[in-house]
Amino acid sequence: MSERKIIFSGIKPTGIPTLGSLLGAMSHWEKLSSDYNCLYCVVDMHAITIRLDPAVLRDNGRNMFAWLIALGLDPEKNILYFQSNVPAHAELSWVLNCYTYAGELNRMTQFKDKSAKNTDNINAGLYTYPVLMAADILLYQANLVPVGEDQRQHLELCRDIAERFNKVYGDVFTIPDAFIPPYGARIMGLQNPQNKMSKSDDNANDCIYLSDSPDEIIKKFKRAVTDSDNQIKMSEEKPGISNLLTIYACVTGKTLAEAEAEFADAGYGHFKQSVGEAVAQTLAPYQKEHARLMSDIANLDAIAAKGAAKANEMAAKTLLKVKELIGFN
Ligand code: ATP
Ligand code: LTN
Repeated sequence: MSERKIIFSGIKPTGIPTLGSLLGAMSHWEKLSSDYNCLYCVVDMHAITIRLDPAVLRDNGRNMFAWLIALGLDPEKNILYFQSNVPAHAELSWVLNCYTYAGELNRMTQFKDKSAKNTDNINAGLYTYPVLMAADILLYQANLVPVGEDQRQHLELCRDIAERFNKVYGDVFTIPDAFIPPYGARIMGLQNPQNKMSKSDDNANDCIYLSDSPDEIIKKFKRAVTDSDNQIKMSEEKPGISNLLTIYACVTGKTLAEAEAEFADAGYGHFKQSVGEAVAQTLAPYQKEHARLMSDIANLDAIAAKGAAKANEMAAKTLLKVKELIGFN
């Protein structure tokens, strides 16, 4: 595990993953895994910034873990694990908290958005969330972090914290780059194309969940909010149609121009039906594999334990170096 560059990314087990997280992030993880040493983490510690019933969190976690494998991440070639199984994340996070300014955290748009939505639970974990995320990445000396557009600001903060720490103590952390795909990095809600599709949102019609049946998927696309000018083209004035074209291009592997050309003379009804069918077709094999994996929980738990052992070993090296440098006895 030495000469190849390192990739790290994480996903929260706050619900069923959406088409947004697939197209913005997870679909790239598998492609990147042949050229890098990769760690993909179910970030259950990040998930508890919202209140979740323990049984639900445990179940979400296993389901999410199974999605990683179902989407093609081979546990023999990638390190797949749960964040809470590697205590070094929490330990480094505390240290990095002391190298992060409140002013920086105050500027984080995800914190502002999430605290505006959950006014009754603006907890300190939500506030320091980006520091734990920085610890996740820096522990493994990751070079590249494949994420959706919404995580760009957190990545920039992570780089700033790492540079600040390195300035004091020498070359401790690798400065990571974000990998954000040219399109698909911000899939919008189907009912609300002004807002990001998000698994923890209440409106199920806004989201395509990876577990949705073909019928549900097609129904949701048929109901997707568009506009009334009957032109299928990318445009800032047409957020609904642009979102559907982007989704279609991502799932078929076509360019946006090819997708536009294909539907140049089509009506909205036919277009929406085609997008729904293309998405349902893309998800079907993953769903089958996910169901197979979920039928053997003991196997999933064993894979997670192996992943955690490898991650613990890697993380311990960075953590020890940090502890020595800052003067812990
Ligand atoms: P939550 O609603 O719980 O905040 P989420 O669905 O926004 O969750 P995650 O599932 O934890 O976010 O995100 C996993 C990865 O998917 C991240 O890299 C994130 O940037 C990306 N992602 C999430 N939603 C979208 C989206 N709508 N479009 C593109 N990428 C996305
Ligand atoms: N903050 C991310 C999830 C996340 C992550 C990470 C992504 C936690 N730690 C480290 C990349 C690298 C989110 O909200 N989707």
